[in-house]
Amino acid sequence: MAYDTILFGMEGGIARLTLNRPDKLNSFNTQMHTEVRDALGRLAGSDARVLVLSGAGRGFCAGQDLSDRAVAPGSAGIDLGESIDKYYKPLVLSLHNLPLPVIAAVNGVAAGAGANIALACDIVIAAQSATFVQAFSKIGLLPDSGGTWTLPRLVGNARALGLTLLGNKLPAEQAAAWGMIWQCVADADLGTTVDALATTLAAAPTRGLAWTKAAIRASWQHSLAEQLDVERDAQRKLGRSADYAEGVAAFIGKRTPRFTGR
Ligand code: T3D
Repeated sequence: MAYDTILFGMEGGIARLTLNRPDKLNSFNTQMHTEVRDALGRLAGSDARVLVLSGAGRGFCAGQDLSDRAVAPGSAGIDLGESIDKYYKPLVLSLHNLPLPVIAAVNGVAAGAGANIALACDIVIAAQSATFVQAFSKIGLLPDSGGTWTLPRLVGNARALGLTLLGNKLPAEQAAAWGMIWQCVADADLGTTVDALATTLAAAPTRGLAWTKAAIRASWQHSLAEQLDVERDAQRKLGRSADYAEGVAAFIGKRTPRFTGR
């Protein structure tokens, strides 16, 4: 599939997906959803060992393209549930479930579903000028794309409620101070910081990282005893991986490991 609304490429184990509708602050229309889904589908069985998600231009993503959502006064409105079932829910679940680390490089404003898609990624790094906006309350909706699930877990109920009920812009620096994102960096440093991190992760033991993210995400639904079983089962599989053998051999040999992601 040729892409018009995203940029996508893979090199050196790093897959890069850039939302590319800058005049609309990279808001999602149906075509962009279709292209993003296609690109994410290409990761399975590829050489990619890390995914970097970013936006073109001055924004990261402004959520749903509202120019597709005009409602005639007095009409029955729009069944937004259909759009969520068809597009936003699968997108968020696929980011959660990808068996490799996903970095959100938040280059500018992340609003509505755009904010929550960023927060669905495993490591979020934002430029200092970026903001996170739970814009839903301004248009009569509730946060979707996992916002009501993710936010209280990241920042606690008080901040989740303040952010979502008010819909104000949260500066990246504050988001980092609250532990909502991993890191806030100077605008000029975003590219190099993300590249360095992506390079590190692309050389890491991918299976171990995949199980780590899956286990941490699953932990919210588990008791301690259940989670200890999750860890045991994953460790059993990882103990048989080539990267574990290599990691131990490198440690004993006092050399740098050469992980292959297998
Ligand atoms: O519908 C479903 O399928 C259900 C799922 C819903 C998920 C959702 O995401 S609902 C929430 C949708 N998003 C929003 O409500 C955010 C709307 N945008 C804004 O609030 C602001 O644009 C921002 C806070 C993101 C940025 O503000 P600012 O002042 O930096 O930029 P701006 O001037 O408002 O926007 C720049 C341009 O982008 C502008 O176009 P123009 O006037 O230059 O031609 C603006 O209309 C356009 N734009 C921004 N966001 C959207 C958009 N166009 C379409 N849809 C957008 N969401």
